[in-house]
Amino acid sequence: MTGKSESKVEVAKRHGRHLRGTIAETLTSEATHFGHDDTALLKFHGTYQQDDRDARRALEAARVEKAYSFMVRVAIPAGAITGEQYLDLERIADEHANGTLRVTTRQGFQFHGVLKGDLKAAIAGINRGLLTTISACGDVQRNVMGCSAPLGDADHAAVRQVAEALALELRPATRAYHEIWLDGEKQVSTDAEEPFYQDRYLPRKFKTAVGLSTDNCVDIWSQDVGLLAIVRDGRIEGFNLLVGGGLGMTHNKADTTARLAEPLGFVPTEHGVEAVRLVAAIFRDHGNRSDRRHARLKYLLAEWGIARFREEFRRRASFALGPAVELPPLPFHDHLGPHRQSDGRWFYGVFVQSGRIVDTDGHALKTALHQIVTRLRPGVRLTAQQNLLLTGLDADGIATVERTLGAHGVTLPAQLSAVRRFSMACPALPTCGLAVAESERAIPALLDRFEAELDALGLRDAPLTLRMTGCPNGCARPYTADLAFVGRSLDLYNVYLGGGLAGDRLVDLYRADVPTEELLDTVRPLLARWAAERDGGEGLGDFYQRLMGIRARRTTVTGRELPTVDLIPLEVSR
Ligand code: SRM
Ligand code: SF4
Repeated sequence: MTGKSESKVEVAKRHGRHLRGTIAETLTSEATHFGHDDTALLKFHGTYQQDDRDARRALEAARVEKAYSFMVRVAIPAGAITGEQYLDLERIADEHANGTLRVTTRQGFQFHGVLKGDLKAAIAGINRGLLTTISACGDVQRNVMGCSAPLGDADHAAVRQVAEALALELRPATRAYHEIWLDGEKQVSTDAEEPFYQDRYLPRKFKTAVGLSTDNCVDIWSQDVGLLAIVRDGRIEGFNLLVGGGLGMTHNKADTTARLAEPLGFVPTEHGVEAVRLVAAIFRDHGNRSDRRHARLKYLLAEWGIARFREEFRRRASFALGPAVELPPLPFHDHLGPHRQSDGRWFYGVFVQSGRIVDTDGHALKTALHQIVTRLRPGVRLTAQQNLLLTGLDADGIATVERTLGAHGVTLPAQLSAVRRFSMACPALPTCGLAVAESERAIPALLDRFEAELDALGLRDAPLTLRMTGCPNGCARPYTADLAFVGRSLDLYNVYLGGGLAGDRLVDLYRADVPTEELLDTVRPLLARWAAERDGGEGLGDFYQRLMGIRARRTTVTGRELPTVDLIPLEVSR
C-alpha cells in the first residue's frame, strides 16, 4: 500500500458489493449504456462498454449520443474447446454480435458489437455451452495461457491441466455473475463471499501462463507470472517460477515500462498452483491501489527488487523454493499446418490474420471453418499467436481441411510468407476505446508491401515477427517482436526493433513518429543489410542486435526511450 488515496476504480470495487453494482438494474432499464462504476465492474464479468469510434465525430456534431455496443471476451484456459462449443460461439456471434469471432493473443475469443439488449443472451448462451466470461477482464487473474498443441505427450497434457487448475483456483467466488447473467437466486453480499479477492480484488489485471522449456509459444517472459515447466525426457520435473513481466507503457512517460519477467526460483510440480496463488496474494496485499498506471505487479517488483519479493514469498510458502534452473533460449513453435499427435491422429494449425474469423471477398475463412467443424467435429484450440488448431483428425480429415480452406481462398500455412505467418495486430479502431492509430485494419496492406519487399530480397522464409498495435499498451506483444509498429497518433507510429521469436529480449525504439506510408521505407536499408549479411538462419531481431553490437538481453523499455542512433550506417556493405 502506498498511503495515498484510492483510485476511482478501487472505490467502485469497494462499493460494488462483490461485482454487483447496479448492473442488473441498468440491464433491464431503458438506458442505452452503463455509468462509470458499473462499467468498471462489468469488466470482471468479461465485457467492455465501447462505442463506434468511426461514428464518434459525426454523432458528436449532430449532438447525438455515442453508438454504444459491447465487447464480450471468453476466457478459455490453454485455449481448448470442443467443436460443438466452437459452433455455439459462432452462432452467438451471428445472433448477438457483429458476426465475427476473434481469437485473442491470450487464447480467448472476443465478440464485438454486442448491443445492450443482447448482452445477457450472449453471456447466457456462452455459459450454456459450458464456457464463461467471468474474469476474462478486470482486476483478477486473466485467462490462463498454456501451449495448446494437442501433441498428446505427458508434458503438453500437464500444461493444460495446470492451466485449468489455476483458472479454477483464482476464479472470483462471488455469486454476482450467476445472479446477473444466469438468473441465479439473489444473495446479499457478505465479507465471506470472496475469501481470496476480498472486497477490492487485485490492484490490477494479473496475467498467468504455463510454459514449456521446449516451446515458448505463450511468450512467457511477458507475463505477470509464469510457470515454466522444466521438461526432461517428456516429463515435467517442476517449474521455474517467473514474476513481474508486463508490456503496457505510455508514450513519453519514463516511469512506465515494458518489463520481462525474472526467475524467482524453482517450484516442485505439485506446488505450481499454490506458487501462483502466493504471488497473487502478495500482489493483492502490496500492489499500488492509488495510481492505476503503476498498479501492475511489475512495478512492485521494480520497487522491491527480486530479493525482497523472494523473501516475502518464502515467508508465506509451505514448501521450499529452490534456485531456478538455468535454461538455454527457449525454442518457439507456431503449430501451423499438419502435425502428428502421439495417439497417431493429426492436428492442423490454421492461420487467422489478426485473429479475426470473418468472411471477406475471396477469403471465406468463417464459412470454411464452419464447414470443417460441422463435418469433422474436431477439437478446437486457440494459440497465443491468434491462430486456431483443429485436433483429433485422421489423414482424410487433414485432406478435407486443406481442400476446404483452399476452396474458400484461405492460404495454407506452407504457402504463407514468414512475415505474414508470424504477424499479429490488436483490434484498435474502431472498437478499442484506447486506440490512437489503426492496427488490425492497417496490417493487411502493410503485410502486402513487406511481402513484396522481402520476396525481392530472397527473405520470404526468413523468420520475422512483425507486430502492430494502435497504442503503446502492447496487446499484440509488440515489445518482444523482431519489428513492431506502435501507434503514436492517427497515422503515426513508433518503430521498434530487436526482439525475436524466443520472446526473451525487449526491443529498442528505432524511429519515432513515422507515417504509415513510410514504415517500410524506414526499415528498407536494414532489410537489405539483413539479406546481404545474415548469419545462417538469423532472424531480423538477432541480426539487428549483432549489428548494433548489443550483447545483453534487454529486459525493460520505458515509455520515454530515445530513438536508436545508427551506430553503423545502414547501407548494404559489399
Ligand atoms: Fe489488451 C486494454 C485488447 C492482450 C495490455 N486490451 C485492452 C482493451 C480492453 C482496451 C480498453 O481497456 O478499453 C482492448 C480491447 C480492444 C477491443 O476492441 O477488443 C484490449 N488485449 C486485447 C486483445 C483482444 C488484443 C488481441 O489482439 O487479441 C487481447 C485480449 C487477451 C485476452 O484474451 O485476455 C489483449 N493486452 C493484451 C496483452 C498481451 C498479453 O496479455 O499477452 C497485453 C500486454 C501484456 C500486459 O498486460 O502487460 C495487453 N490491454 C493491455 C493494456 C496495458 C496494461 C498495462 O498494465 O499497462 C491495456 C490498458 C489497460 O489495462 O488500462 C489493455
Ligand atoms: Fe487497444 Fe492499444 Fe490494446 Fe490495441 S494495444 S487493443 S489500441 S489498448
